[in-house]
Amino acid sequence: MRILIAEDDDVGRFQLEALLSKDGYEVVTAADGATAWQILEQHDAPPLVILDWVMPELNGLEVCRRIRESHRNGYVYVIMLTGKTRKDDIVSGMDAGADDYLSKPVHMEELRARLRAGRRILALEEALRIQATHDALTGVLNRGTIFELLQRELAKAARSAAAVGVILADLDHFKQINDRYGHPAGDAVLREAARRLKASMRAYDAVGRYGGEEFLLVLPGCALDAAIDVAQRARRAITAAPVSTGPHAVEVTASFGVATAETGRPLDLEAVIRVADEALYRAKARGRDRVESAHE
Ligand code: GH3
Ligand code: MG
Ligand code: MG
Ligand code: MG
Repeated sequence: MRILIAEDDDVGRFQLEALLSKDGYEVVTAADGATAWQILEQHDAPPLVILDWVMPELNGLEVCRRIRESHRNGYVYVIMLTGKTRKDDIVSGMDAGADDYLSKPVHMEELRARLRAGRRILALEEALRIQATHDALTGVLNRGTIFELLQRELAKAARSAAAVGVILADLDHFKQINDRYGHPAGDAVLREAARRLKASMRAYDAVGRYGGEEFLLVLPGCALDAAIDVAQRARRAITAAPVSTGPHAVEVTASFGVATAETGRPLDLEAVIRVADEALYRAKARGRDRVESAHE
């Protein structure tokens, strides 16, 4: 686990760094509050922070306030480190958003125990965040989250004149699969289809559950031809082998509609989805297990 130690006292900082590194933490350090804040503003900021109270530039209290005001993803668990032991100091530290505090000199076993408590909170927060953003059955992003992500990517693309590929995938004759093999088998097919879709995409692409047996794929930086390639790859991945649902081996195919938001094409979410949906409709009409795009 990554942890930030912000402490202006060199000896104290080195000691903590050595001990926590030995405990297996991936330690990042800052010798003043401004540097700490710079690190915390970054996308991959550590989720655990030990903040000295009295530091040059920005004090720990101010860094803590900024952490709570910023809206980055994921909770940051803050332990204030302080020589102050007056109750009203502790109250103002907690009011600034600290989760816990530790008095100097640091008692290592106490710090370890407080870090364990912090990690429990972070694990809970992470579990809740995943629950709120992912589809419970298939594990891909849920509808709200994939829409938000698409909205963000479209805004980014509009600023940089880049493209965003959008693919709607719909399993073919899925109702028959439910009817023939039962709903639990249908669920297993959905889970495996989602896994295959995901496996056929790049790491920075995203897939979400759009509806019952429909998935929405978002491909940042993908113009139409590249998006069609991805859809073809996904289509082949779905049909590659029957899905084993215990007693049955179920043949699965899917149809794909591809659209892109790029310069000269519609850039708003509703329009892109509509174009992808129309293409999907054509793929169904033309026999299923195929990819159609906004070309025509
Ligand atoms: P088409 O090829 O035209 O898409 O036919 P289809 O049968 O796939 O389409 P239709 O919309 O008629 O049926 C979709 C089915 O998906 C109906 C619904 O019961 C089933 N379904 C939706 N969500 C779930 C789910 O979470 N689990 C299971 N097992 N089935 C689901
Ligand atoms: Mg200090
Ligand atoms: Mg459907
Ligand atoms: Mg279907």
